[in-house]
Amino acid sequence: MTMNRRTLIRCAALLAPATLGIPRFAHAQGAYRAEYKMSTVVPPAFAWGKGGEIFGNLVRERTAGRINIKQYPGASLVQGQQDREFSAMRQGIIDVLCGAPINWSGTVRELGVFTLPFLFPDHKAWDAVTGNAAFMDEYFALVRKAGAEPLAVGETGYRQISNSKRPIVKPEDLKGIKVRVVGSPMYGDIMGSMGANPTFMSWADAQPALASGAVDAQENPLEVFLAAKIHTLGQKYVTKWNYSNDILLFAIAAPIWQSWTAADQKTVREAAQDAAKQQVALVRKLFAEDVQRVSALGVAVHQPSPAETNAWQIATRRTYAQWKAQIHPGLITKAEEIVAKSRKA
Ligand code: X2X
Repeated sequence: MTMNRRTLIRCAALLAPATLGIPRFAHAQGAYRAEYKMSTVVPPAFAWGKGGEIFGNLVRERTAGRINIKQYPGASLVQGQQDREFSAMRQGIIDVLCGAPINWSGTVRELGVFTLPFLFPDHKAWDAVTGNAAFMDEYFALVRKAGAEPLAVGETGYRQISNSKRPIVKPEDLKGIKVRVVGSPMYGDIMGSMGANPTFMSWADAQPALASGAVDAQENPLEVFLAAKIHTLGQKYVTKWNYSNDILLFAIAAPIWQSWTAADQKTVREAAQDAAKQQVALVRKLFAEDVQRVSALGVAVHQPSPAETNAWQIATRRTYAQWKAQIHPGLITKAEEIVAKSRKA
């Protein structure tokens, strides 16, 4: 009797190991782990972190808990050092990436093709490139070569500059401004070429540095400005110059990807695509209302005229050319062609 019951329990465990929370058994392609670690720089209160949360939830639901992706915001798996995310993924510390290649430029520079200044004049141009299958196949091949399986791309959001000193309308206005930039040397060069003093800093360090006045300025999508309440850190002036809009890459460390069955791989890929779609919709909604919301906080928002945007573009032209050459000239030329076509369409 007792034996029978025990056997029964064992059978039940075999049939539904994940849902019962009982140690899993080896699947065809290897054992599944109890948890897969996903790094995001910001938490779900931000559209970016929300994208990660949606992805994790969809995967959990659609695999009946077999694949449990746990989100670690604040890049906490790498002690807040977001520029270490990609190498930590390669070392097996991070299993799932939901991040901006901006942060990985020290490890995989070639993934930074979307970050060049003023490459995408508007969302239509951004959509044309990220929706171009041939282009994305080539980009995804770079991700694969770097050690991760790419699943989908969301949108980090157009990055806008804010500062505590004065309205920034033309390149000269940046002279002498101490600006915090992410750990991408290209952003340092962009700021430096306009006479600003760039300082590289993690997101965790940026907020205290703004609060203490160690730096005068920062650049981030306005949804980040709003969610992090950057206006409370003395940032009184914003220029919505739309200078750089990175993707948000959803990807899985290659050894983890290979440990899943083909059916689960398909489910996870579709979940990432659905999450990315929702994340982009959220970023766009927030983008559409950000000027009004930031202005309502008493922050002066400047929206450049086409002539002013042109002046920014001229000021960053040399940096653009230098970094195009270093990142991936072939692929960036293709992006430029797709953008040019989207202008005429
Ligand atoms: O650190 C930043 O500025 C952030 C949150 O935008 C990135 O991770 C690139």
